[in-house]
Amino acid sequence: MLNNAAFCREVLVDELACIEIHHPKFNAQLCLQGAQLTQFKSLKLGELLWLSPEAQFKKGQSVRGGIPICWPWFGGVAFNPQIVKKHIPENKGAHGFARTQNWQLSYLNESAHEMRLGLTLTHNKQTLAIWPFEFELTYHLILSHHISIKLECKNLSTQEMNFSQALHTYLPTQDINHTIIQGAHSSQYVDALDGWQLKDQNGSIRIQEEVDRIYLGPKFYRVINETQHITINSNSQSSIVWNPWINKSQRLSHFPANGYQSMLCIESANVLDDCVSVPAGETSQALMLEINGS
Ligand code: TA6
Repeated sequence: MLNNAAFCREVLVDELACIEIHHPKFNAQLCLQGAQLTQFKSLKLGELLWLSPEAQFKKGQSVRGGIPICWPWFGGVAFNPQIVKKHIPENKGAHGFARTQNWQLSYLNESAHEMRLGLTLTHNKQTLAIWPFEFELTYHLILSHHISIKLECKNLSTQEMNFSQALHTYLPTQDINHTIIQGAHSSQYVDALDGWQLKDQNGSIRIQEEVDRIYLGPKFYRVINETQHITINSNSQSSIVWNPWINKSQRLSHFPANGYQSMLCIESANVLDDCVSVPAGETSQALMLEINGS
């Protein structure tokens, strides 16, 4: 029973069933398709997620913004290690099928302090036609002033499974030209826009052109702009920093031409050498993410 300080309701946003949550500490919207947290506004910290003003809520299409779950592959199929891509048809699009599948709500527990939600996605005829593994994905969210997430996969198959994954988090910023991203100094990254070359990061990351980089190793990111600090803390050993800038913004679906000025993505991931291997019958180490602010 929800206390009168908070309430949840299931709403239809265009074609998609969503859960709308109003809590003393935050307001949020989560789409059952893709288990996608599309909106989150902390009463203490402000908006912690960016949702495209042109976002569409259509069946079978990922919503542009919030936290899409990229699974069982991140990026284009060809980008992935052989052990991952050998089971995926080459003609499949980027970022896997989890973000367009209908997930099941398994629990929703509310307290004055927080809201805890659990969602699951299990293999089905559609997924087995794309990827020949039986699985149960479980997604746990703890929402309060901030966002805590855990994604884990149980391998229900009789063979080892290998996948890549990312929590493709879209973050708001007041002005990308006055945004600094701390946390990657002296680490290395693979530049997806320059022949996948390995490069060194010196100092903070500033976005002054299209950026699509896979940073290697654990990171604690702090995104600083004139009105807000947002922190991204994860146990992942790889992460992607992306901003489409001017030209790609014109090509992206459901993305306004000037959208690049007010968003960036920092994606907690397990990709490249950090992709995940799960023996038959076992459960993966959870991918954890905390989005906070100050
Ligand atoms: O994570 C960065 C990226 O791979 C970019 O290259 C861009 O394609 C972005 O994801 C969005 O992909 P989507 O399929 O959601 O349009």
